[in-house]
Amino acid sequence: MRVFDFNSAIVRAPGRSVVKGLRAGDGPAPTFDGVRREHESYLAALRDAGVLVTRLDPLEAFPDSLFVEDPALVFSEAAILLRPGAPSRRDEAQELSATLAARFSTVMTLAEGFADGGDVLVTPREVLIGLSARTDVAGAAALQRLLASIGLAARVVAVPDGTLHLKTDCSLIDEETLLATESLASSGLLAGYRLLVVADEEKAATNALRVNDRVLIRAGCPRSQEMLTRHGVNVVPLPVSEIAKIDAGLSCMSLRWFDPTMG
Ligand code: CIR
Repeated sequence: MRVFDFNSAIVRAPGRSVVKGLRAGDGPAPTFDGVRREHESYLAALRDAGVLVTRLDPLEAFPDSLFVEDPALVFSEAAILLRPGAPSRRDEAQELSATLAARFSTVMTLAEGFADGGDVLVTPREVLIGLSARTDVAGAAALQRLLASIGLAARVVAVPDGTLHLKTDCSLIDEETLLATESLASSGLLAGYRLLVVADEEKAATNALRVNDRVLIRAGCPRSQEMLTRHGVNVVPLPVSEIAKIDAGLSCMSLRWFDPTMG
């Protein structure tokens, strides 16, 4: 089983409050209809890739709660409830607790510090945990211990300044290849991986998502699309211009895992 083979996923529908989602810049807010359309095409892409998707109801009290990847981590053998670094997102983990308990025999909880799932990249050889404005040293260390308890070795790395999450700047493409921004690629932190570096004007394409036989990437990034196609992967471009207004991309809209008990 490869780390990007998934047959199950959880997503959460956006609420109307999504227009108030956190954003670092002062650009325009997204529209609810725009986000809803992008979320629907994302869901359809996961289903097309052969994933059984559970869609949770919107949570109006949490504008960013459609980004389910940040408050939790899931693996075939266990789930981990995290402690998101943004105060407005802190209680999102609790909102996922019953859903995860119904699907995983082991659900662990991060007890100290802060960590967002967007800072966690799983590769076949290790789990990378990025230190960012959302994930601190205590949270990364606590997460490292939880991962060790299920047999996963984790390495803590610094996320480039001004980058929201580790996975804003890199994604797994295949067993040994990462898509990365120039700044992360030149940092040396990803030494040992084959790196596909995105062109500067297409930086937003870096948050891609490998699912089974395909890679979902942001639409409107022809150079990145061509680079990935040349690399030999099936590329599925998806619109994300609305969710990008609240600093989000493709990986953060689902929790994905392989459930070995599914027929
Ligand atoms: C936030 O700032 O938390 C949300 N507006 C966007 C979160 C995106 N999450 C991710 O890339 N993992």
